[in-house]
Amino acid sequence: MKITAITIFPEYFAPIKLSLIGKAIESKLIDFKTVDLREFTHDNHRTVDDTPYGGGAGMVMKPEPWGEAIDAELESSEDVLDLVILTPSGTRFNQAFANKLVNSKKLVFACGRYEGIDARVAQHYEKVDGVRVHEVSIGDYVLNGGEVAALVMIEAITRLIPGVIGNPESLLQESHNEIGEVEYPVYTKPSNWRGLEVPEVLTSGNHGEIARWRRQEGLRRSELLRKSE
Ligand code: 6GU
Repeated sequence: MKITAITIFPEYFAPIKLSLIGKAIESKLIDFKTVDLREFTHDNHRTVDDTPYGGGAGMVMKPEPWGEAIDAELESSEDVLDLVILTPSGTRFNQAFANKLVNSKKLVFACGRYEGIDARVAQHYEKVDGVRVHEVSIGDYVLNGGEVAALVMIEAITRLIPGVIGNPESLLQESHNEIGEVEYPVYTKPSNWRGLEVPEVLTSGNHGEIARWRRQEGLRRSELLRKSE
């Protein structure tokens, strides 16, 4: 999978080389790069923003640098491109969406800052062959920019690529899996910690009982979660 993050802060993506994603990049399962949006400006100040038409607070990201940066990604690739435009007003990112995007050959994250990217950028690429546009938010709160949201999405998506995670079974059992249930609580040694005992069933050796208990606890947690939403 090829992944590009277009941003005015490429340094935000430094942590990507850590841990499992870093290993996946080393082993060429993932090809990750950042693109500095300012490389696609043509004035001395390398301007990427301007005041909003219609007035109001804040600045809006100019469409031209985005157009040039995204076109360069299109031209350098024969694959269909999934263009993810990060915005708090986008569709909420979730596990189902991660499961869908893991099938992408090429993902381009457009990390907006300020009050967002000129709306014509999304509008334009909706009409371009070989591009699928997704306007995405990671939750109901406002961040300073799309970079952290892109990191969240990249982690959620790339860990689903076969070979990225050591034990693929852990993908099936974990929270928000296909059946939409949340995981059961987990315990390890010592069996008594600060007066708190591990549930007896887990030390019983009865695998049928253990599986039943875990399903039940998982369901209980999902119900509690739904109630708190
Ligand atoms: Cl994708 N961007 C920004 N700026 N804020 C957000 C977000 C994205 N998702 C949730 N909040």
